[in-house]
Formats: sequence, structure tokens, C-alpha cells
Amino acid sequence: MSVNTFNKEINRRISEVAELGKYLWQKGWAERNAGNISVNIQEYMTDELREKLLPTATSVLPLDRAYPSLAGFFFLVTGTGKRMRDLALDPEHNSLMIRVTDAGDGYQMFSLGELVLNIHPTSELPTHLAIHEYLVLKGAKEKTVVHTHPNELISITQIRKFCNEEALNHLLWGMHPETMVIVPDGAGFLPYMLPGSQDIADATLKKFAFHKVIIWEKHGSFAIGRDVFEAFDLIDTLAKSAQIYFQCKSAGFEPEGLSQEKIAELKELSAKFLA
Ligand code: 2HA
Ligand code: ZN
Repeated sequence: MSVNTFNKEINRRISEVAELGKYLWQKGWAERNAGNISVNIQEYMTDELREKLLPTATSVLPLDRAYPSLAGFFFLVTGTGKRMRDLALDPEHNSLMIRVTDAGDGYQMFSLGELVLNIHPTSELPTHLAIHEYLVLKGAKEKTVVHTHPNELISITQIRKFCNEEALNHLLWGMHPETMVIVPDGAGFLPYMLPGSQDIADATLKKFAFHKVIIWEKHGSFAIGRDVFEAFDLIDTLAKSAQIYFQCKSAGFEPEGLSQEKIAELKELSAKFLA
């Protein structure tokens, strides 16, 4: 089965994931296998396609915890150990489709290419599924989750005084007016935890109740969006602010930033802009 045999909507999501892989690589945020992407494609899964796919499923693999609200849901996910730069050129061999079992506590895999599947989902699958479950339960419009390693945002979290949401967001909002307009809820900040674990998934999930983008200390960022580009834009905007901060510092001076008053004024503008 090749990419072309899915329906138009699913093919489009596969292409978008590949395109995002290119952006992440070009940004320098995707060393080796860094980063991962998932898309909830349940709404595009017709009965006809499901019937065609199910006989090609792998056996069931267990999940560390159950996601009852995702029972039967299909997702596109990037593969563990796969490179974003390869994903950009060849989504069939660097990403796959999974279906959460009817009990919600396992998943089956489906190839986007040949029938023999030589790929497993991202190591951050627990965090991706936890976020998707939260979005489904909320009836949210966001269907995509993007994780990447933006140098600028990781660097900020190497500086202890910015390792809290208040200081971090004050800094990022103050570097450029667009940052408040695009990310009015600011970034959630998660202190360092072991990647890939259920604990980091649970802690990240709690942050998404208040933010659309989370920064993991000394590691990277997670964002949600209606499509992968919307999630990318949140991270890109924050990274731009961090970059401005470091460019000023490299030029030998302390950036002035925007005052609390100006930031508050922008928050009002953002409410109108995003309404
Ligand atoms: O996909 O980024 O956090 C590799 C990672 C793990
Ligand atoms: Zn990572």
C-alpha cells in the first residue's frame, strides 16, 4: 500500500507532516532523530478505508496506560529513531499510522508504504497520546502535536532565572510585540524530567490546560495546533523572541524589553486578533 491509496485528506496530512519535517530540519532544531509529530486523523477515517486497512494491521502492542477516550482512534505518528530530514523526503519510511485498540490500552501499526512495516512510533508516544486524549475530551479543534528541539528555547532554560513561567514569559513577550499577539497564554514551563516517560507525559498534559505550547527544561518544546503549521508557528514565534534576546546579549548589551504596561496593551490586541 502506498501513500496514494489513502484518501485525499489523509494524504494531505501525510504531506504536511513531511513538509514540517523539512522546516524543523532547516531551522536546525532536528539533530539526528530529534523531534516527533502526531496527527489525529480519526475524522478522515471512513468505514471503507478502515475495512481496507484493518487486515494489514500488526499485532497489538501494549501502552503503559490506557487511553479509553482514544479507543479505536487512528493517528499519523513519526517513527522512533527517524530523522526529520528523511521524513521530509520520504514520509512512507519515516512515519506510520497507528490505531488505538478498542480497550484503549494498546495499539496496532499500519505502514504508509510497503506491507512489511519496519518502524515503530516515536519514543514520546505517551506524551502525544495523553495530549490527544485531552484534546478529544475537550472537543478541541487542535488535532496535531509537534515536539522539537529549538536551540533558542533550550538555551533560555539553561539560565536558572528564566526557569519559571513568570520570568520566562515576561522575557519572551518583551522581546517582540508579535509574541504576545500569537502566544497570549504564554509558554508552560516544565522542569527537567526523563524524556519518553509516562511521568513527563502526565506532567506535560497538566500544562496544556493553560497553554498551547510547553517548554521542557534543557530539552525542547511541545505545541498543539489545528494543523502542524499552527503548532510550529507557536514555537517559531517564541524561538524568535529568544533569539532576539541572545543576539542583543551577543552584541554586548542587555535588551530593554517591553514594559508590563505595553505587554498588557498587546494582550488586549491579541484578544481582538485571535477572536
Ligand atoms: O524523537 O526528541 O524527546 C526524539 C526526541 C525525544
Ligand atoms: Zn525531544
